[in-house]
Amino acid sequence: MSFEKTPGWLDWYAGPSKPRFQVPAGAVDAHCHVFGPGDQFPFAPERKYTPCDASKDQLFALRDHLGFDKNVIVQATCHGADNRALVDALKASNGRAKGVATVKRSISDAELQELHAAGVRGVRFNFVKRLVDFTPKDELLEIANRIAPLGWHVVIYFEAVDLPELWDFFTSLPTTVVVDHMGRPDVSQPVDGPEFELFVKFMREHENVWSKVSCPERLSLTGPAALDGEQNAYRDVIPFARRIVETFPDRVLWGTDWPHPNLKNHMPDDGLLVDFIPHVATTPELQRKLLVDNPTRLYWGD
Ligand code: 0GY
Repeated sequence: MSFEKTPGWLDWYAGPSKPRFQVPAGAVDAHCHVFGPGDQFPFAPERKYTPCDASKDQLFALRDHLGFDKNVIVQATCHGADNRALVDALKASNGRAKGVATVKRSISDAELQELHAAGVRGVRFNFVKRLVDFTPKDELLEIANRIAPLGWHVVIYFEAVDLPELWDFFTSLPTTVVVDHMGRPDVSQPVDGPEFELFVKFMREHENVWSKVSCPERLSLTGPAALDGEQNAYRDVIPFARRIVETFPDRVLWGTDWPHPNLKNHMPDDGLLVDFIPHVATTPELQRKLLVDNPTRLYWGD
């Protein structure tokens, strides 16, 4: 089956630069996706976008090029709750990839066990309205209670403005909870302003909450190129990510977000994204925790 990409869709960056920052041995890219290929793994009828293909082999080639050892592949909304492309990638990874799936309450225990055997260690609950239709919270809580005994966690994706409304639900989850992209802060606001303070409080008061300090390219207003001669790409995101890494060094993860769904203005060079890391994790110890110790404990701990 061939699919027509969403108009204006930006394909992933071919030929990424070699990062100047060398990631430590055993580093994990803890947030990335596979798309299709659509003729092999059709996109879900309920999807909100149709992406370009981004195969497991292309992902593994990027992993090697950037110097990473492993991946955590997160089910993308364009595949709905059909996890076949994800499972195919996990099985082909020789144990070097774990997964985060999307499941419905109708999933059987045997199907959950199959996902576990393939390397799935979490489910994703998505609250970003442009990406998914609403799922009732009682259904999500039921899923969380079913996956908790497997030792899995819940990944949550939401916009910062929605945190107050979602707070009670998030804090009722019975598992480790991993937040995508720091809860998508508005980085034009102060890093110690009320919006980001609420996110810091969320993590401070709930020790089961982790955060990915990923996606500067999604959050940044200054973008990849320096406007005033300063060298740092995505520099307006640095104070936010750095604050989270330094405050919660044992509960942070980092990922490329390859192949970068739904970017409208530019497609990042993944090598440049890796060079963002030492700006937010500024010592070898913080870098090791962020890239090796934390993801290994969460995903390969068993
Ligand atoms: C991300 C971000 C986005 C998309 C998805 O599953 C997805 O479709 O996660 C987005 O559009 O912000 O983390 O990949």
